[in-house]
Amino acid sequence: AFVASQILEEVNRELERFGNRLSTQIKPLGWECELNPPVFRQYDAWGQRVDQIVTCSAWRRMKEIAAEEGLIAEAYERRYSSWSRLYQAVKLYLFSSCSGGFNCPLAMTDGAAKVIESLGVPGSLKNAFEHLTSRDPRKFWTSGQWMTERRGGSDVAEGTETVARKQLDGTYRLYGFKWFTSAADSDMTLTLARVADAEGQVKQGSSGLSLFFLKVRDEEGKLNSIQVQRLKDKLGTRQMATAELWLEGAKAELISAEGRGVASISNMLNITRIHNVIGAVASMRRMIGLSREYARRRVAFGKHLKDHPLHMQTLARMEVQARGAFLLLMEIVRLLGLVETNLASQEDQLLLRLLIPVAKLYTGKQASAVVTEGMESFGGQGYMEDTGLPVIVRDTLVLSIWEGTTNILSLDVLRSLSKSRGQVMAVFFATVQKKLELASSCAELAPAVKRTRDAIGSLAQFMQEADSSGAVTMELAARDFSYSLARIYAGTLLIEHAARPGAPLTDMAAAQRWCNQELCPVATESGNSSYEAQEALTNSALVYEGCPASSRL
Ligand code: UCC
Repeated sequence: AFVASQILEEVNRELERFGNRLSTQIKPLGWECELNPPVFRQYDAWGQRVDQIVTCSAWRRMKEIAAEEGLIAEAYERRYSSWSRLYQAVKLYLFSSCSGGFNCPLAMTDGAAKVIESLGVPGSLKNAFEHLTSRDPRKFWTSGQWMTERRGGSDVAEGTETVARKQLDGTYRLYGFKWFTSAADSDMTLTLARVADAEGQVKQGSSGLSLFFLKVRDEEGKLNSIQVQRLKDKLGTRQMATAELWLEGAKAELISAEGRGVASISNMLNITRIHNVIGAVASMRRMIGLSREYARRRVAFGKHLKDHPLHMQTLARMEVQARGAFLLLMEIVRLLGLVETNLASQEDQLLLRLLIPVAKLYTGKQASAVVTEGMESFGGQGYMEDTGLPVIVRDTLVLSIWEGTTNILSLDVLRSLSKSRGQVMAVFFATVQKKLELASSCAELAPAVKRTRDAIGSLAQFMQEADSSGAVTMELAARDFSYSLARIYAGTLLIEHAARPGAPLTDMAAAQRWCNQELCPVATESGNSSYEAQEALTNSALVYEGCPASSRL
């Protein structure tokens, strides 16, 4: 406890300094990034192909600041042992809304460092690891994550066409087309490809994919046999260059066992998904901060918005959502910190595997709902570009799409169940029961505890029925099931938080309100027979009724 309080003091001081830097220096730079999005320059004045992605000076300054602040380094130096991850996450959470989109390359940089660390930092990647985790702005590298190809962003196993041809020196040359490459100005990347055999044949499917490391440019700054086709014209995250890239023999190093590409890159995905949660919670917090400030200044119908009970009810609902999401984030990074410092039990590891997709899919949706509600709380002004509010909305809407859509992540939740042969659910139940047990002495929280226990009961019953009846199609239940896990777990965390000694009454109100919502939608929908095979047919009939077999959009 002594060490913990010392750490807390030191970290608090550091965060206060960082907070000042954010509001005075970093936030204006973030806005500059928004006003000066990257441009693509394909040819130089003499007609030579240069394929340059020109970023603004503020964007480049963000990269230096990220290094100076150790936004990646902190997690790998581990000077606060298991708490380093949580500390890093808090810094990123504060940075996110001011970062002008630079949180995206940082997510992938963190993911790349994680993959390399998981491989034991092999000699050939030591240099890259040092660059990714450097605090020196002159040394710091960012990484990309080139997964998406033309035939699909979700179905990586079937959609990846890039081929890797082995060279005499043991390196590979990659040939293919990457359709969405975020932060294409990065220094290096991790990417998937199929290794060609001596006859030039490749293996299809997931087991044909391997993971590669490559540097985007050589020492002289020349592209590594890569051509930029164009920059993407996106709804949001316009500060950040997303490109279509042709790999025309890009020199690369195989860094996974052959055929283990997806499993190896999943270390990166799990980190970028956590960053996605950070971004989601930060967006909600930013929008709520703006909405509540506006409510103190704007007068309508004879009084400030803050004095209109209905308006405050809306903002309070947003607040409860953000609080639940924040605790879910903190729980995940706490567990990640334990795993990374070998302090985690097997149960902790299973829980982390389950909670990452659950939190990513749930907070992505929450953030979209909260920020659009927040925009509305400004009335027509919220829709005006020069308020900056539409930027927040646009940049938030991507959170439920990239890094795995809601449905894809719901299927990943099922994957974590089947991979652990159901063990992960035993851990989930035991963990929430234990947390509720500890909180049950607090009388004010009794109704919330009861509702959560009832939900756990319904969830357990649903699982039993799904297992035994055969009538439930788990794929159809996947999304509601994941939502149920998110609501029950976040509710439990809010209860735990409100039960601590000296907790303010508002913490109890937040816990109670969270738990007043439907905590186990999967049980309700199962009761409606929504997951029976017949329902899939009805779904199609509803969607396509009256629609000719092929129609023009
Ligand atoms: O690149 C993108 C944008 C970059 C910008 C990032 C910035 C974020 C910043 C946020 C800041 C605000 S977006 C593209 C991202 N793409 C995806 O997320 C792909 C979505 N698709 C999936 O996740 C699919 O479920 C796949 C690709 C993982 C499915 O692949 P497979 O090969 O069909 O799946 P398998 O066969 O089930 O899994 C292969 C192996 C298995 O291991 P083994 O063989 O040992 O059983 C799985 O257990 O991979 C393992 N595996 C995992 N392990 C699969 N997923 C995971 C996981 N999540 N964790 C651990």
